[in-house]
Amino acid sequence: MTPSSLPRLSAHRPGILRRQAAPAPGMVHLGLGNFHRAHQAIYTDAAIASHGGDWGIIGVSSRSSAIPDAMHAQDMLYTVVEISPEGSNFSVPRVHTDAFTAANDPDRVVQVIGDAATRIVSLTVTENGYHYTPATGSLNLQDPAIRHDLANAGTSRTPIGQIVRGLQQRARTHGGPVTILSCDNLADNGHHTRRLIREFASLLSPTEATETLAFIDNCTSFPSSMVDRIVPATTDHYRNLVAAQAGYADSIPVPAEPFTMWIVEDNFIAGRPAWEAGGAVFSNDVAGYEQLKVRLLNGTHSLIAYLGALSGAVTIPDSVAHPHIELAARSVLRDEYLPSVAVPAGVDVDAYEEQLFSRWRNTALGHRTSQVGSDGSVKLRQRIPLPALQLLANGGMPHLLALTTAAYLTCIAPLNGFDPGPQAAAMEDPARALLSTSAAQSRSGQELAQRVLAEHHLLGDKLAGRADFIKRTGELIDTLHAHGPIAAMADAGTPSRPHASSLQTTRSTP
Ligand code: CS2
Repeated sequence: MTPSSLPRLSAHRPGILRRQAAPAPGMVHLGLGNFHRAHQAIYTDAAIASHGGDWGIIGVSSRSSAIPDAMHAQDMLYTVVEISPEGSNFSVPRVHTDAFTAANDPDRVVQVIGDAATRIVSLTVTENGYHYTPATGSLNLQDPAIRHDLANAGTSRTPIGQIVRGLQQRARTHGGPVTILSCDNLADNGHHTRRLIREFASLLSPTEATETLAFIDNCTSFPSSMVDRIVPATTDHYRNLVAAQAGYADSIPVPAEPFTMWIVEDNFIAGRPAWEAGGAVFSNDVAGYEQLKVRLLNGTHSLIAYLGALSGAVTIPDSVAHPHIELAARSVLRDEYLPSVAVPAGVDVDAYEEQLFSRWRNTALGHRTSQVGSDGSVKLRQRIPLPALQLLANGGMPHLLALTTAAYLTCIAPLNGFDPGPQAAAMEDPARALLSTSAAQSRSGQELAQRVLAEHHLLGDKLAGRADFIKRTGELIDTLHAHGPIAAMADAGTPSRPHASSLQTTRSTP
């Protein structure tokens, strides 16, 4: 059966919805991508199914209208396809009450955030969507989109601008409280988002700034949260799978691994859905879980993606099946990321590591190295600097964090005449043009590392001052170009080490 010969997914199709009635809206979500639709939407569906509540979600896509259009054509529904080697499970959450595109309808974003019925505004806009300067954690005031939003009240382009304008509307009209919930892979994401929102508000005219800051301080809350689920991009494979097994056409199914985790700080000024019904954990130690996840999972993921891409691996499972890459991944996780993590009480790191490797080995999922490798210029800043600086300060050299940086640069900004292969070519990155110019001006890895790390501060101000780390990264770029990933892993010390899980590890707080 091909999707085109089948009836379209709709709310009238018997047997697919656990509730017939759609909830009334109570949340606005910015960033209607696959991750939100396989994560928060599923927890919300479970919460409404067990506890009820007007917690429907108005989904806002930033620029593309593909997902909102497809959702409207399918009664706001889509299928989450949970994929494991044992088979696939389908579920159709019924939580979205509307969907639209911010770029086409900027007034409407402000209006829905400002609406009294909205009690939570959540975000999955990626690391890139916060328009901040990683070195300082402050808003990037050179960014044209931020400058535009500060100067134009009615047509905000950035999530931070949209939220502040929506909060101003609330302050001017009904004054009702609202929670802003970041669900992005950023350390301390609640505080980070609050800081950016306050900073934007403080740059408005003096009267507006005073009123808006008072509203933010008295009528909003910003819980931190750690989100985790591997969610690849949708392909025709998944559309065909849904058609063959569920018997309807869904143009926007979301593939996801079975594992899912959400740790949330319970700080919701205007109430919240009973997300614990879907397995969310409310905790006071979100920071510990965030560090654990952003470094051990996301940081190691980056190394697997770049070394895999340079070895010709299309997917993460193909990459991690390579014994040298598995060893390098275990080593960076244990020896270079873990020492900087304040491991939350009750977490068994050995079990966490084994669970990560079994998730990464999920061959059925087809998670591509090019997807994880995309946006490295923003992701790596969250993952590498702090653990690297800590090891350097203790007199060590984080060889594998330098290798992650070197492999990233070899993929995105190869030196003249070097072809890093099709997976590297498929990686998207906002800094690709800048980094390619640096590569074209460099005659060696040493020069490239010096340009991008010391001059352009790719990994922030502090690492820009670490000549030893920059030199090591440069040497590894040269080895990758001259002799390939296996030689570079040997150069970084991986194969001569004992099996990483047998290493004694010191766990300390940062
Ligand atoms: C990945 C994440 O693309 C990436 O950088 O590390 O998207 C990862 O799959 C998720 O954070 C898992 O929760």
